[in-house]
Amino acid sequence: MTSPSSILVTGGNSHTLKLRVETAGYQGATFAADDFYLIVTSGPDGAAVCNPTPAPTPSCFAAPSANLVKNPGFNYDPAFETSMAYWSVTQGSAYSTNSWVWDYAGYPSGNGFLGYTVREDAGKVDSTQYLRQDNIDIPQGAVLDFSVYFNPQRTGNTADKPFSVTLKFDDQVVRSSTPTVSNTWVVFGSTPSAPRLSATGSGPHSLLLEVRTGGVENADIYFADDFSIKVLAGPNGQRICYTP
Ligand SMILES: [Ca+2]
Repeated sequence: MTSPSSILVTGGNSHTLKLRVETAGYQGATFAADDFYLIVTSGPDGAAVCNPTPAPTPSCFAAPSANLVKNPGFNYDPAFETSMAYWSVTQGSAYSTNSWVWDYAGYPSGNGFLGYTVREDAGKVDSTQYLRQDNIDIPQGAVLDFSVYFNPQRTGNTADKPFSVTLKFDDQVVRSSTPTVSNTWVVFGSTPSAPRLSATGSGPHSLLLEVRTGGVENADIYFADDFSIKVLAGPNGQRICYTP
């Protein structure tokens, strides 16, 4: 926000700068303000300033505050006529091609993605399913937080019945784990102790959930729901701008 035109200083050397904000009928945070500046652009009769001060560059990082994942919770999208709008899935042979959005696989209920295996020996083949969203636009250099609600449904990982889950952003691993419990929702994603991942390059970017299973046929393997990518900061921890 900058003043639309220059203001001529009159009436002495001591002045006041005020920001006046009016609001009504709204509960919650109303505005944020920072980095006030006031610069002399010229002297009387347009005389040039001896040592002009350039307008400061914004000290914050312009980024959206919303979740950057589209259709994060697998809701029905009437425009696309599917609950898998913006998502794609590919898989190894043990996974059923009916692995898809089911109305009991969501957190805490409702729609979520279900991966499950086919019957008999075909369902025991060591296989990985890839649940993916492409074309995610993120400002370059953004420091990111990732999460997904994940619910392992099969028995835990063992040497002869492998079970692992990996969340990736582009080609970077956000988190990887081998579930040991089942039928429990966990928030799976960035860990505060690990270095935060950043958006490198101009994008667009991809989010990928990889779930490997082996040895467990004709079984629900996992539920996944409510994916999230949020911008925490700009490069070197620069704070995010609050844009109106
Ligand atoms: Ca959901």
